[in-house]
Amino acid sequence: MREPASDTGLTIAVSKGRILEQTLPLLADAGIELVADPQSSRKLVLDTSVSDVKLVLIRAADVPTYVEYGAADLGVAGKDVLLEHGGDGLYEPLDLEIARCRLMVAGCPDQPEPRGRLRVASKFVNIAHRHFAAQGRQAEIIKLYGSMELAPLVGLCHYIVDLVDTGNTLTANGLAPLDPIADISARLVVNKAAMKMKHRRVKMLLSALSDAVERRRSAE
Ligand code: PRT
Ligand code: MG
Repeated sequence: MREPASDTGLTIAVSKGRILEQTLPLLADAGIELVADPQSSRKLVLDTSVSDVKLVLIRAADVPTYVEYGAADLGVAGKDVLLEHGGDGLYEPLDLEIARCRLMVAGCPDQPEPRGRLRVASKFVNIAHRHFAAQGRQAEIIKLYGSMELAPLVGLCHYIVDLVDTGNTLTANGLAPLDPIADISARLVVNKAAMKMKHRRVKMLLSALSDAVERRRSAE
C-alpha cells in the first residue's frame, strides 16, 4: 500500500474529455466547483471552490496508476480502464453512472468463423485475452492505440475489442457489434492508504457524490 501524496487535502485524478465533462456536474452537485475554466487553461492541477480539494488532469489510462501509487487520493476512471489495469490496488466504492458505453467484440457482419488462429486487435489487450480465453478460443491479441475500426478493414485482424456507444462509428466503417463483453460506466476509485489515513474526508466526499448520483437517477 502506498502513502497518500499529502496529509491534508484531497487530490482527484480526472481525464480530459467526456470523463471531465460528465464528472464536473456531479462534483458541482456535491458542492465542489472549478474556480477556472479547464478549457481555457493549460494547467494540469485545478483548484476548486473547496480549498483543500484539487483536480489533476491526466490521460484516462493513467488514472488507476496515479491513484494506486497515491499520487492522487481519488480518481474517476472508466470501468474499461479499470478492467484493463487490474483492480487489486484500488478501492472502487462508487459507480458514477456517467460516460456509459459497452465493451464489445466487433467485426465484419457476415464473415464466416475464421479458420486457424484468431487475430484480435484492441487497446484492451488484457480484457481481450481474458474474453477469448474464457471462451476457449485461441487468439493472438494485437495491441493498437487508436482507430481500431480500421484494423479489420485492412486485414490486420478478424475482430476488434472496442467501446461502443451509439454504434455509429462501427456502422460508418462497415462493422457490426458481434459479442458483448461488459457494460461500462465511470467509477470513483480511491487509494487504499488514503481511505484509511484520510478516512473522514474521503467518506464525506463519497457520500456527497453518492447522493448526487442518486439525485440524478431519481430525476431521470
Ligand atoms: O482520448 P485518450 O486517448 O486520451 O483516452 P481515451 O480515449 O481513453 O479517453 P476518452 O475521453 O475518449 O474516453 C474516456 C472514457 O469514456 C473511456 O475509458 C470509457 O469508459 C468512456 N466512454 C464512453 C467512451 C465512449 N463512451 C465512447 N463511445 N470512450 C470512447 N468511446 C469511443 C469508442 O472508442 C469509439 O471510437 O467512441 C467511439 C464509439 O462511439 P459510437 O457512439 O460511434 O458507438
Ligand atoms: Mg479517446
